[in-house]
Amino acid sequence: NLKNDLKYWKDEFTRFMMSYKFALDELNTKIDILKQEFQYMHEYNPIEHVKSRLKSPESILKKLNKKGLEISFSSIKENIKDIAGIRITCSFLSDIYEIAEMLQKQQDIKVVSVKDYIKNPKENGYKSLHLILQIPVFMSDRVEDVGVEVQIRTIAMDFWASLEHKIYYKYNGKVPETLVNELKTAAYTANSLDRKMEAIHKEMALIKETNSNEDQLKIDE
Ligand code: 0O2
Repeated sequence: NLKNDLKYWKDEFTRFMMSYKFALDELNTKIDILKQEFQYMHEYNPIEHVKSRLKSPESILKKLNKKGLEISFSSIKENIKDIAGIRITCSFLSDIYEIAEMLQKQQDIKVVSVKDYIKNPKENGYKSLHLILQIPVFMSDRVEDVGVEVQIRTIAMDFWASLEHKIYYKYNGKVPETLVNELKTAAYTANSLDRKMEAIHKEMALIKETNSNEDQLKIDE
């Protein structure tokens, strides 16, 4: 009967979503380990913040509908790659690639796809590095490879993306031309800031290295 059917689907859906939550938990732990190790090795923290989220059932259905796909677990699993999402915000441009590399190298992680919107920004100015990773989740009776979308960006890229996101939704996707152009200029400014900050960061590292070499020379003498 309908009541039993509903209970069955609710239980199945909860179980389905749980695997994504566990995958997020695992990846969050991995990122936290990298963050602590990086802090120890390089004496600075490359990760400003990490935010993770599970897509709501409403958003999943909306996306399926938008793509004209059938509603089934296999269709969701195959076509919606950002049910589990993690956003890592870094201090500097070079940190993005270093963190991405460290994650992609891990033996239990499978890289499904890489989209580099930093090297190839979107038409509107959007920049970010997107990775779709698959991670095995060990449950009581099975092991499941679960996909997680990881977005890695700088603070400036994140600042831009969150404003653009708000504007996009406010205008229901039909953003007025003037705002589109202003956003493009802002993306350009954000990019200049990222480059400037990266240059200062590199200069500081160089000064630090020179100082420590000079200190070593004094000790040797
Ligand atoms: P939300 O609200 O963040 O969840 P997909 O649409 O995921 O099936 P696609 O288009 O290849 O496939 O994905 P892509 O390009 O990798 O982008 C997916 C996510 O990146 C988006 O998720 C956004 O979070 C972010 N993103 C991509 N383009 C833009 C952009 O122009 N501006 C901003 N602010 N964010 C962007 P959702 O589900 O679209 O949105």
